[in-house]
Amino acid sequence: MLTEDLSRRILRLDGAMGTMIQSYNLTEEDFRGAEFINLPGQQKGNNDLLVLTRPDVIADIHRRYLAAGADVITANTFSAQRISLADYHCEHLVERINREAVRLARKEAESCFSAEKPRYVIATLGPTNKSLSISPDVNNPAFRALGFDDLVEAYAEQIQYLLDEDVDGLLFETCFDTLNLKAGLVAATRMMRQTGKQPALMVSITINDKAGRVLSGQTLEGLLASIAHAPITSIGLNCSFGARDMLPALRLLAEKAPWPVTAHPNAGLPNLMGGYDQTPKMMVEEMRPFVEEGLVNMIGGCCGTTPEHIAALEPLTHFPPHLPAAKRTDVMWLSGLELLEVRPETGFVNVGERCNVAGSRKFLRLINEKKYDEALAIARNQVEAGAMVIDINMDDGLLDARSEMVNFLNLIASDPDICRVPLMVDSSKWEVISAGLKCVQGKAIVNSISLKEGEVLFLEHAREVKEMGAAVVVMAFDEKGQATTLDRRKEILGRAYGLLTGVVGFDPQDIIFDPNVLAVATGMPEHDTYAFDFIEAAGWVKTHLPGAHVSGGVSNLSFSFRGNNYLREAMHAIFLYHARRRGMDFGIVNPAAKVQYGDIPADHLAIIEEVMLRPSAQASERLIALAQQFLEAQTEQGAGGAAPSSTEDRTKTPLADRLIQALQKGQTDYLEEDLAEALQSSRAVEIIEGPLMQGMNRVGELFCQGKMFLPQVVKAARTMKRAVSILQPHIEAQKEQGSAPKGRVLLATVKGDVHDIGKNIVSVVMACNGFEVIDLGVMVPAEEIVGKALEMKPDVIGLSGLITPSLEEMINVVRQLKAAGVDVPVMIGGATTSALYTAARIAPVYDGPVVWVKDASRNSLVAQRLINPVTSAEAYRELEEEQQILREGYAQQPVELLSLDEARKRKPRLYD
Ligand code: THG
Repeated sequence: MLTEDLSRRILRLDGAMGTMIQSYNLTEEDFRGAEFINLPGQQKGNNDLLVLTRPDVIADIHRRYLAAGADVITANTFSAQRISLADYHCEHLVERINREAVRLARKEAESCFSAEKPRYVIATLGPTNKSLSISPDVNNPAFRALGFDDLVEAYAEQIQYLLDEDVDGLLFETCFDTLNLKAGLVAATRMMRQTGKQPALMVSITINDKAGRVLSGQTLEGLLASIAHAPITSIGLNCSFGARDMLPALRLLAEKAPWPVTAHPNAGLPNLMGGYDQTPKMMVEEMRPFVEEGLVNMIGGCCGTTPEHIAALEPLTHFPPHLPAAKRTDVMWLSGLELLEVRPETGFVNVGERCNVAGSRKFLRLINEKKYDEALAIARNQVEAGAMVIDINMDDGLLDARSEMVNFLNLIASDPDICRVPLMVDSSKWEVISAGLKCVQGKAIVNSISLKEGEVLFLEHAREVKEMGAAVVVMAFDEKGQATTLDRRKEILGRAYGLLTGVVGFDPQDIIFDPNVLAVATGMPEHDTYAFDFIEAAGWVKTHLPGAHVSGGVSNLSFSFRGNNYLREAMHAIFLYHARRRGMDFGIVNPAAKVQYGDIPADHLAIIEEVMLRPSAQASERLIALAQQFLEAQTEQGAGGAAPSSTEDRTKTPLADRLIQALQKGQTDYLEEDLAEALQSSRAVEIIEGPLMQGMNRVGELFCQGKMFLPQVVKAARTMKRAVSILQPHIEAQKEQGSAPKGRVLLATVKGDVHDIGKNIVSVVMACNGFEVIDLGVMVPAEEIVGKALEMKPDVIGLSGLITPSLEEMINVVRQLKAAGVDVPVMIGGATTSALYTAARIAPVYDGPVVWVKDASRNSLVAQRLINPVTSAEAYRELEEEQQILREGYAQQPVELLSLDEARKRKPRLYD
């Protein structure tokens, strides 16, 4: 019903739950009720628990949204899976909370249900507080706080109860990490299959940066590719920066996504106090283009919206609903962070072959020696050389292929220059592929499956590929072995196509057939026709198996000419030229190969082309003779004639610029070299405070302008850390000559908040600047911060928080610090914090200075000024003066009128 209604008219979803709950000013006792008096920790903020302890409040909120005209209301289940509930020691309540949340909403919905105005109950499923794609540990980019299977299990448990209570829809909301979303979709699809229930499967994305990417770095189009396989009912946007900023992304969804589109923005941007100021009228005006342009099928509200906002949306529902784009059947979607759309006219997709332990001695050595940075450089170089996809293969008898695959894919996920492109997960062991797919947020390609072990296993693997939303390479193998003739290739690939499209329901565009590129001119007469047969098979697939693609491992072709790189490259170029003309549209190749078809001299061309197009024993013999000629010429010339090294070009760039660039791009290749050079003329600390900090500042600026996205910033921070570790010994050595340690800093993300990427960067940057950093981690209770402050006697304390409730918790922390007699400077930072809030709310309850710090690059300078005896008195005075101005402005004017810019106009901030 809901699914049908979405295409008939514009439905109204309800508004915020969280900010509505806040308006009831509930206490810790309210959240606990009588039943949960003994639960450890704080329960205030555990919103989902309220369905058990204050059902009257939740029912009231539903009732008010229904009265405002909402067609769809959302059960209060955003964090009701065991991973998020564990933060509140409530994992045992998953069943009760979910059942009760749906029942509460259903009861209210039913009491005003009518045939003319049906009311639907959907359940919201949040992304959890852990990311599957981003490492929470700066020192270990391959680390993950949570595994894919654990998340699938947690969602499945929640969904089981939601389906049992007959929700009309499952809404994956505030999605910021595509891999988390994929896990949710896997869980939902499985549970729907198991129970036979068909709720609307709804997805709502949160865009986190100006560049229109989700937090985990994917573009919206890249994300669409990652989830296009799932039986989704609607896609949309929520939260973000308010309605106005949503418009470009919404247009993109409406144009590209094959589903109805939903939008439920915040009531504008949060103001400096963490509240939302947009009136219903303002919000309606901002959302009007959504309906005027025919972009949406459902509208509602997120943070800060109220029943009044939802009521005000009514006029917008009279516009015609969005008509979803038809799913194009002639394109293939792949993605890394970005979309790769393969259309018939795209031409050719070159897949980089070099990250293969079986195909590169160097890569094998690097993996064996655990030199992962250098192994990553191989991946990066391929992307820079133009690889549109990269193949990863860890199949070596002496390696634990599965754990190496997982580790390397996780490392790649932390490197935005590499994971920009889609990945090809290459292994002959299914368990390696299966584990690999669970690390990739983009739409990957499985390489490969085949009928080698029979139909049952083939179908099982194909189904798993489909469930995970990947494309697949199918090799021309069956129970009888490898296809080496044209007929056998046709027989096997035709059969596989039938099974995939007919039995599994695979989209033909997601199938890539590999008719086996085998070595020619080996001296064995039966190998003579291998190139020709492959090319013929490529043509046959294109005409007989509609939609499917053709690929092959091109370098296999020339195995008999190992060491003869020019000839090998020439053979590959000629082979590709002809195979592409017949329809081969993928190829696993060395992307750095230099020889081009057009550059091959006519006599060589003739000999090689003969082998490809008119194979015969004589043709192969002539090629072998040509190879012999090359070999002799090579030995005469010796190894000389190396290309001019690129180092020469590099050193033309001034050293400081090179360092700044290295940070900005996150490149560590020349870091040691360049830092060694810098150390000849500067002290280590000067290098950090000079070019390195300049680089970090540049990164900060680019991020603010939407020209860099988060994973790139994190990568830059890691490079900074690396640079510092290289300089560390010199810092130690140079300390004796007068530079005392700058001070000790205690850092913590406050209780109730799990975000620490920003805080980690602060930690790195401050450590780099000679501070001793004690990092207490995330979710740190006030008591622990106080205890550590008394024990460690830091010179300065840094409190971090990203979500609105953290603002209040920070007040609590400084109040407790004061009570314990601590008065060292406190630095405040994180997304929802502001100079105004710090001045108006936090600073007044503390005895020492409390300073808001705009971003991670500034903490060191600010801390230094505040704790250095020479500058501290002046710094305190300036800070006090400035905060006084902010407080007066705040007292005079309503919050919504006082922006930081306005405050700045009165007096420029000293601590920016
Ligand atoms: N089909 C599919 N997948 C594949 C292949 C295929 N994956 C692996 C392989 N074949 C394609 N990849 C390579 C990678 C490297 C080489 C060949 C194929 C290669 N390497 C040099 C050599 O062995 O001489 C390595 C030299 C070095 O050590 O650097 O030729 O067919 N679906």
